[in-house]
Amino acid sequence: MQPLVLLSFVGLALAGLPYQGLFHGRPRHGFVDHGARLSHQRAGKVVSSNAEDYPGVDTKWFTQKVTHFDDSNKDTYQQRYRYNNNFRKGNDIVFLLIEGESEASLRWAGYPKYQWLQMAADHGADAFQLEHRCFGQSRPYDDLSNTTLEYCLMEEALEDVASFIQGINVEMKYKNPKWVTFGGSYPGILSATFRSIHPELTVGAVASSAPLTFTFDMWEYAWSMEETFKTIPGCAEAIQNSFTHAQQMILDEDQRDKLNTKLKLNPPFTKTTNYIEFDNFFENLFAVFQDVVQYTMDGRNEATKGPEGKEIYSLCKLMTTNDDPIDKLWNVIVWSNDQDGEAITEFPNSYDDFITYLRNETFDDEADGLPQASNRGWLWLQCSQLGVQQSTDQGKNIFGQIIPINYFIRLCKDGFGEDFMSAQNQYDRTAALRKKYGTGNYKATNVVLPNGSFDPWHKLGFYTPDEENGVVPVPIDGTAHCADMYEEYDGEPKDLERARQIVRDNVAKWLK
Ligand SMILES: *[C@@H]1O[C@H](CO)[C@@H](O)[C@H](O)[C@H]1NC(C)=O
Ligand SMILES: *[C@@H]1O[C@H](CO)[C@@H](O)[C@H](O)[C@H]1NC(C)=O
Ligand SMILES: CC(=O)N[C@H]1CO[C@H](CO)[C@@H](O)[C@@H]1O
Repeated sequence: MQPLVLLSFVGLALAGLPYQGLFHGRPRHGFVDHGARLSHQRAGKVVSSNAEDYPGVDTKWFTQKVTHFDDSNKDTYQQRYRYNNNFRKGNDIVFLLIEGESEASLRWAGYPKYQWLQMAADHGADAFQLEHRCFGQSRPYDDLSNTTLEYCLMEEALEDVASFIQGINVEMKYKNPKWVTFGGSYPGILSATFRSIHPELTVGAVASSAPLTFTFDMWEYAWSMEETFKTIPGCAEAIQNSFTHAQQMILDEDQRDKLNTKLKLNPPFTKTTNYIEFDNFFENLFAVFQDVVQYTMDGRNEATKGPEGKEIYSLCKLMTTNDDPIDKLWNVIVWSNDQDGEAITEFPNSYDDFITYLRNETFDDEADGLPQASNRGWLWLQCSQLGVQQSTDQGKNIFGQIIPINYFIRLCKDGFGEDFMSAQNQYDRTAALRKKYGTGNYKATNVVLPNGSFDPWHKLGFYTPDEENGVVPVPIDGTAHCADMYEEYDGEPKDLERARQIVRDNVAKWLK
């Protein structure tokens, strides 16, 4: 493993991405699989990714239309899925884990302690995992060029789920199949939305940490981070002080050198540095803090459990020392990477390198290297439909107004083409998708929607219960992104067990 880690570290530095690799809220290897991997574990138990550890889990391919919306295009592609038959009782109960903006990992199809598989065991279900088109090995076309990206939209992914269920119903000869879908984060949106547009194909859906009321400019994310840091004495003030210092030093040309030295910026800021570089720098710095908050105490690996792991309490300990405000930022950067097992010596700081990386249309193999294609694919989903751009546009806040929505609009233009990605077009496409799926006015039956109060994404969750129709929001106190999906652990936040029980009860109710 060691050489591999080293390689990806070097590659990352060249790519101009921040070391810790949180990209617009998307961690390396995806929202849910992040941290379950060896190279991102500080210590403790590793959830295996070796096929021999998952007997009874088969990887298979499903022939899918490249587009479900244009009959003149007859192209097909092979969509990867996995079938876990370890729990099967032949009772026509079928669970489907919908995957999202990353390669679908074997461990999520096979590790029996993940909640969806525990429930599969309880109910004797056939368990399937479906990879999202345009991620991992599920590739409608050979690359992710601007033209083929138009086939990588959420509407297509949802219809993939529909034809998959229909196809498997025939293949498995189910007589009266009862499908339940599961998904966390962006796939949580898919799981909930699928339930509302294709209620005939499933009996219910679990949608964990789903930002179902997605908006183009998601300043609520930073707002939520601020709320979380304010729960720890002195922490929010310390963060505000350090970020304010960094902004002042950038504006004062004579102080930029000091910042360059302290934060080991590569390339360093000069007197002529362009403003986009400053936004980009702050985006990368902010991402270090995002990464810690988003996954704090979720228990997906030893490092996040605390104490003294990669969680907000340890971060705040570093921020509330008497060190120089900029040194503290560097301490957090070093510590955060260290928790991921990646020593760092400098902070990549080139917007141009970042764009070069994002423009690369080649599919790469996420399992071994950088999730380059997944980052491009996720940015595409954001720019072209979902929005959820994590700006600091809410006005006064502890980070300062460091990342304007314009930064993201520019990024989308630079990544996917100036004309197509006009600001108007970006806003319009998100608005159209919201309208199409009734975002904010979500209607469905039999859906459970857990969200964690520490998870900044919870701000865009859906919280209007509809008892009659079985729409059940489940706020969870003191947990992070998708915490309800992982295995239980000693010392976990107290509210988690209650939340899991609500999920289990609802799933059982649908299957009666
Ligand atoms: C694009 O990505 C592929 C796969 O990672 C890599 O082999 C290739 O060198 C990259 N191209 C450029 C121009 O960086
Ligand atoms: C595709 O994106 C690139 C930027 O990566 C842009 O230069 C080019 O104009 C775009 N092509 C089209 C057809 O939009
Ligand atoms: C917007 C909203 O209602 N969010 C809720 C999500 O859940 C937490 C509890 O975990 C509530 O405090 C929030 O109000």
